[in-house]
Amino acid sequence: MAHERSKEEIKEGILGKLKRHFGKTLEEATKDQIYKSCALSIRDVIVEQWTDANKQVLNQGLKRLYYLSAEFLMGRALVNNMVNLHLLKEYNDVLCDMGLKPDEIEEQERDAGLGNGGLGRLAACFLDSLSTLDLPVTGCSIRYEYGLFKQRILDGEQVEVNDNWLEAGNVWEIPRPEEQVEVRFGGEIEEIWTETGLKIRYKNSYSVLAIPYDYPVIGYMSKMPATLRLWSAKAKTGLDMNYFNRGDYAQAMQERELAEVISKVLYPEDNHEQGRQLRLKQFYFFTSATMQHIVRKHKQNYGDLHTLPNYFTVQINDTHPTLAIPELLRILMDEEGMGWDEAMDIVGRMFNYTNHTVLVEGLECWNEELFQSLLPRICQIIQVLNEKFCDRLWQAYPGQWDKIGSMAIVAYGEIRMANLCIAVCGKVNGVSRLHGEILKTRTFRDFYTVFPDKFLGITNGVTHRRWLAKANQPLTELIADHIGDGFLKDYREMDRIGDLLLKESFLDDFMCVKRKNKERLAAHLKKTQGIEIDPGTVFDVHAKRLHEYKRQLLKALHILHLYHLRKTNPQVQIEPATFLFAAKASPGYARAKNIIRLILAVAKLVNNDPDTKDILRVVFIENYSVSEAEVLIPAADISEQISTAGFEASGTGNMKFMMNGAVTIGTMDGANVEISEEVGLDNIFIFGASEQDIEKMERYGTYKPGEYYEQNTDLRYALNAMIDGTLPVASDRQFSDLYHSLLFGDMDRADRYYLLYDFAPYAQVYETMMSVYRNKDEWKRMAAMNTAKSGHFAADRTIHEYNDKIWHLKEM
Ligand code: 26W
Repeated sequence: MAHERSKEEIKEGILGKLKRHFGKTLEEATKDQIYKSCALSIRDVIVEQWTDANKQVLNQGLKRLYYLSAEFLMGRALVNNMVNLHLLKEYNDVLCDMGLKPDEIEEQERDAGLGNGGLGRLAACFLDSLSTLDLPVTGCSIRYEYGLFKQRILDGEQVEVNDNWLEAGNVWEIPRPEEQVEVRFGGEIEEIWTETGLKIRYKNSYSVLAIPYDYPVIGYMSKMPATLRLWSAKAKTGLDMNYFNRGDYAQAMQERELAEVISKVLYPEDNHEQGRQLRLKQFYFFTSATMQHIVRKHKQNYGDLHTLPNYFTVQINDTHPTLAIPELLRILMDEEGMGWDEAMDIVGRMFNYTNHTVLVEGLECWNEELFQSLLPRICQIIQVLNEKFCDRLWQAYPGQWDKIGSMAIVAYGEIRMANLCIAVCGKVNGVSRLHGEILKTRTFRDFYTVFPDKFLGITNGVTHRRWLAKANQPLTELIADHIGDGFLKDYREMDRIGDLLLKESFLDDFMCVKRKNKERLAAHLKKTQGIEIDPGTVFDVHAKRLHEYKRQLLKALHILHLYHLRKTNPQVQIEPATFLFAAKASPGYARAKNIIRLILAVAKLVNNDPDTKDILRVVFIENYSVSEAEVLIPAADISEQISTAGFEASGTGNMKFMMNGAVTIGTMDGANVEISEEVGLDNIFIFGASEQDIEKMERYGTYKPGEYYEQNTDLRYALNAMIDGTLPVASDRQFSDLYHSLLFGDMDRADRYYLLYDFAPYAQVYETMMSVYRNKDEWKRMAAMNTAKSGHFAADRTIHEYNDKIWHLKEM
């Protein structure tokens, strides 16, 4: 819906908020107060619609999606909301008329960094698309007081600083204390048979209050704003006056802290599970609160719980929210008096599960004892689920104990969340075509044999409102000048960009926009990190979480190779390049942190050597986050998507880069496979081992990285440079761990991620790519082709698929 608002109205809106909310005039107000006044004036528009839309959903009896996710990586909201309300230009004009700089106002807002990486950002993109398509959704998660840590680079390494993002208040959220619920932990269970059946009583358990905070999230020209509901933990009793009266203040405070620590901080772990008790508490906390809320709401509106599946469908975003399943069983049986079969019939029709990782480290398992002591009743329910599931498996695999043991929900003292999800959920999906296939043929092969209809792949997508219209306004305007802005609502219209590729003038304008974005990034880096980069060089970007399988290390080795090439042959032609890295490492992942040290050491080496400093520049961008990505991605010429084939479930950065006209150099992994199909093999640079190649080497144990070291002198140089004193670091031993992991390995596994195998093909394809880059006519067509073919990776397409195959929601 368009929001016709005159500039006068907008101005009055802002000034009115300043006056009534802060008691300030424009002249007296701080930038923060001006930001908040803008935000509040925008919020008014959204909230009004939101309230109406939610009433209509109830009146029309529409089904609502509950998207459960431990992470929502929302970033900033202000400008995105202006874009989606079609009010960006008006607000910018008004702010300029008031003598303000719109950028400075935008920068007052703190990123909502409630996520680690791809999984959390996908959840955020989905809310935008669901709302844009007018489908009713509530996203549920935890209101972490501290989001993902802020990263600083100090003395050549990553330093973590906590992200107290709520410090200055949050204007978007609306607390709903009247909808609080209680979540119970610990204690012992007593089963009591009464006239009305079995009653469960708890001894010595304790509970914590869950207070919901709601955020309206509005999509593009939408009638149906989404709700993001974040639960915050609060001690039940406030301060226990008994302790106070006895003068035991410390004890009183301590109990409070213990309850409230649950929603204190987001775990900074990505694709690596550590099985900590507090994490389990967090997951039960928000899933229990959400299920209680759903049941309460349904009873209020419709009374009969048997119709629950007609009004709610629940998507489990990776296994973190799995406990929603046994929790709903518990509520229906223990609190609503249903029998097992009756409850199971309802629950069995409500849940679906998305898997986001094939790494074994990423598949969640909980120690049974820990689980039992923290959630005794949920543990009991899971045991029953397990027994029934094993019976079912026995029919499919009679006598095959090993197989049943590996598929069971509970076995060998562990509770396996993925297996629970597969047992109960209607659909289980992967996040790209390749990943969907890998789930069927490898990760969950035995399950697929028994339940072939459960499994599917739905390729991820990203919202082109944030990643194009918000992040890259010049490109959006250029496209809109030619095909109108209908593509922002209907992604299929992006195909029409294809017709423009025949127009030289369009291609030239396209490259002018790219140049502008490179200049914007250069200015940004100068301001934030004091680093100078040259927009005249090719911008080659590797930006994502730091993980060995994503192979930042391969890129670093390649830069060492280019360095060596130039040092030994000053005549050699190397395209002047700026290599930009951006990545956070989990603080507990020592090797990842060391890879950052290596990148910084390589930067120091090549940026300061007079022989290379004018043609090779290596930059590490601090604190990669949604807001940094919005500046970085539109400036990229080259998108590095070089994970070991078979390891990256999908990738979504790859999609954001192509959408913004960067050309991909990558492996046939995740969604890269589909990107290559969309743009055609002439418009992407693919290299390296395929997933089948890797699978074969894994199966037969034939990979011998040492042989590549022996045979390839370039590779040998790059590897040796890590340990022979070439790098400017205090200790020669600094990188011996990395060196050893590649050549000799941890235990018997050397080079688990096949860097040495893929090194030569990478270097070769990189050279080919640079020769194409030098041909400006060829390159501009290739770059624009990538934007033209990115419609398939719009999150709206993804949501259509989920809705057709899984949710079956009706638009409002
Ligand atoms: C600590 C345990 C843990 C395990 C897995 C934390 C977080 C995860 C996530 C599932 C990791 C993740 O973000 N996966 C990414 O999901 C994206 C969205 O589907 C994909 O595009 C990425 O390929 C995948 O790595």
